[in-house]
Amino acid sequence: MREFTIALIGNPNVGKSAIFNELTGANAHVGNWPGVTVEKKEGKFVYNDTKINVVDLPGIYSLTASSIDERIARDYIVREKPDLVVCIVDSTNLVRNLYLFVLLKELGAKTLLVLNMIDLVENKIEFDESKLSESLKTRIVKTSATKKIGIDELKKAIYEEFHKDQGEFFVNYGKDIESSIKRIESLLNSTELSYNKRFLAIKLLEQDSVISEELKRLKKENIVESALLEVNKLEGIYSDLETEIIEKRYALIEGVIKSSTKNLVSIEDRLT
Ligand code: GDP
Ligand code: K
Repeated sequence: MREFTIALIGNPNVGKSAIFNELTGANAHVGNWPGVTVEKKEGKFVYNDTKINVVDLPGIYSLTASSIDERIARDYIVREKPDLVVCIVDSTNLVRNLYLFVLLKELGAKTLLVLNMIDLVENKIEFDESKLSESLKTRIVKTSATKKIGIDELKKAIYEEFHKDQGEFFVNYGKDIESSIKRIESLLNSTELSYNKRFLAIKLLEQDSVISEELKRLKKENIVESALLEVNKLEGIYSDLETEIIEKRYALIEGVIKSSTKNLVSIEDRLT
């Protein structure tokens, strides 16, 4: 039987456990991630002629070096290279939730976006699914894990997505930051780190300690130093480079949502 592996990821409380259970039934194995006491849950299901292993990643908001959960997720995706990363979002909180999705794309993951809790936005938000899918370069499935809606569609989409190519996705950080990214990327061409080069360059601009350490171990201090010079240069332009990078990601997300969703009720009504 053919075999693929998918990873489930999402912010806390998006319904990831509920989706995991719907996908895998009673087939869960619970252990720990190597070297830490963070729970690792694995399961599987069979679709047509294919066995699909499901790895549950910790519920997280970002992919920084400073959080153990975030590093577990990032390291797993980079080192184990799952065939597909299924990013589950809460449909009532898209802007916040899509931030992690954008980071996964920057990391170079092949993705499937699950709009969960769709029952809560019925008659409230209308999605232009093909536009959303086109802008985010991902297949999209709408689900309600608790109402068991969309689970078969999700299984089918996972199965079909293994064989598809997804287009290039990237956040445009503006002329100055993009020039710095290009320069750092060209230095990284000589390294054998398994990360996506653009992701590494961006993380170096964000002064990610794990990436700097890994480069130093590979005797590539020169790249870390060059990246620091780029940071200094950019900090002459932007008072807060880290915030600038984060805001560019949110600006992209807000633009995508604005052009591919419609609020069917006023904001006041949505909050009640
Ligand atoms: P996790 O933290 O991402 O694993 O989220 P859980 O699976 O524990 O779900 C968090 C809460 O959301 C629970 O109370 C679930 O019952 C609820 N929930 C999960 N999926 C849905 C859904 O599609 N619709 C609604 N209305 N609630 C959901
Ligand atoms: K939970």
